[in-house]
This record gives sequence, structure tokens and C-alpha cells, in this order.
Amino acid sequence: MLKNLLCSKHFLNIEFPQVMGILNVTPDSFSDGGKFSRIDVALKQAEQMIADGATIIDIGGESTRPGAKDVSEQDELARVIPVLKAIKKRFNIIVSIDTSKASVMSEAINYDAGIINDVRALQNEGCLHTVAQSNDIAICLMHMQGLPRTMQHQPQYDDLISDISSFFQQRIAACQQIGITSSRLILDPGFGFGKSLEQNYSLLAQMHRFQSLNLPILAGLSRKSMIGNLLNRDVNDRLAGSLATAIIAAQQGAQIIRVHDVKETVDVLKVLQATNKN
Ligand code: YH5
Repeated sequence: MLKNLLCSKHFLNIEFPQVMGILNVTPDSFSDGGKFSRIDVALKQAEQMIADGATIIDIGGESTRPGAKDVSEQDELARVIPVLKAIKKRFNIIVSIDTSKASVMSEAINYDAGIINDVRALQNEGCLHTVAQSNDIAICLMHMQGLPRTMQHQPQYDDLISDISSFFQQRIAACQQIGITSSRLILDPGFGFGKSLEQNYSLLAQMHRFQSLNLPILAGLSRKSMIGNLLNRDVNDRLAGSLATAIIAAQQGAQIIRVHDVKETVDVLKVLQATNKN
């Protein structure tokens, strides 16, 4: 297993789990005071997450929550790219762009994003080709069954882990075919994306099995319904559950943990790391 992952101009040390901080730039995440205030709010959030120990900031302008509406290319570019530019100008940090659109990926490459984080694993029109234009940006390929609007309606698998592994192998091959080397890839089993509550916990328990693919693993569990529905907690009351999943994911071999609550997650992962040294 590699100990460093090249993310454009940065090396990400993946000897121990790294925390990716979530920065939502969807309209529902702001009380709207216009474009400059939005950038200002985003910069303050990024600054806090960096101070708290995040080594990646993940900017997302499309809501992929179950049932969410599609966002236009124009709107997504206008939300995401100014924030990317502002963060890169102000901080020396790896920025990840959570998008499935080729045009947003292209601009992300132009403005020095370090990671393309695609919940659709570069399956949309033009995405493979666009990402192949760069030779150093890292790519997170996430598994999803179905589409956001309907993915939580009775998801079914022959064998959960084998099905997700086959999907990963197929997407890795598609990347290689167009000239994207597998040393640039990160795999993510996609918690909550077309998986029932039981399937999500089965996935969490067996995530170590993806280590045989020899690529870094990312896990996004923070505040998700698999925590809320298990504990009967609403979305702002899921911190303890989220921290529990972060520790389990790290023990299962995940090298990148995508979270809202950076400070608390960094603390629990430091405790895990100190324990694992023995
Ligand atoms: C992910 O897992 N997830 S966006 C619903 C919630 C809370 C959070 C109902 N982008 C992932 O974070 N990218 C998203 O409560 C992601 N992996 C990667 N790589 C959904 C999300 C969320 C949804």
C-alpha cells in the first residue's frame, strides 16, 4: 500500500487516517446575503476546519441527499468555483470538489483542486475524458446503486461486498483504459447511496475486504440516516453516532474519513492512532 497520495501539488500522508472536512455550498446551507457573504462564510468554515485538523476540504454544490433535486451546470459552477479559488488563494490545503459534472471537473483542474470526488464514479458524459486531461489530480470513485431520487427504495444486491467490488474493478478498468493510472484513485463504498440500514452496517463491518484492491479507501458516514434511523436522532444530534462510525471505519482500514465535525473526529482518530502504535 502507498503511504502518500499525490493530489495535484500536494502529497497526502495516508499512513494514518486523514480527515476530510465537508463544506456545503448548496443554497440551503446559507442564510443568503449574496455572493460575497457566501464566499466569506465558506472561508471562515474552511479556516476553522483547517485549524481543527482537516487535511482536505471537500466543497460540494450539488445535494445528493435522497430525494434532492438536480442542479444546473451554471448554478453548480457559480457556487463551487469562486469558493475553490478563494480557499486556494488563502490557505495551503488540499481541496476536493464533490461533483459529477465534466464542466465543474474541468474548472476544478484549472484552479488547482487536489481531488475530484465523484459520487457517480466518472460515469457521466465527458467525465473520464476531462479527468484524463490532468495527470496529477486524485479521483474518488464512489459506489452508488440507482440514482439519488430513488436509490433508497428497496435496494437489492446478490452479494453486497462482491457487487461493490465488481463495480470498483469495472470503474478502475475504465479509468486505466483512458489513461488515468490507478495510483490516482481512491475508492468509496458509498454509505447511504442505495443501501438499506442493515446493508450499511454490513458494509461498515466488512469494509476491510476492499483493502485487497490496494487503493486508498474513503468513508463518508457523518450524520447520515444510518446513524439517525438506528438511534432515532435528528440530523443535528448525531455526533456520538458519527464518531463511533469514524473509529470503526478507520479500524476497518479507511484512510480518509469525510465528516462535518472535524475537531471531534480528529480527537477520536488520534486516540485510535496512539492505541494502534502498541
Ligand atoms: C460519501 O459518502 N456523501 S453527500 C445525508 C445526511 C448526511 C450527510 C441525512 N458526498 C458522500 O454527506 N462523497 C456525500 O443526513 C460524498 N462519499 C463521498 N466520496 C451526502 C451526505 C449526507 C447525506
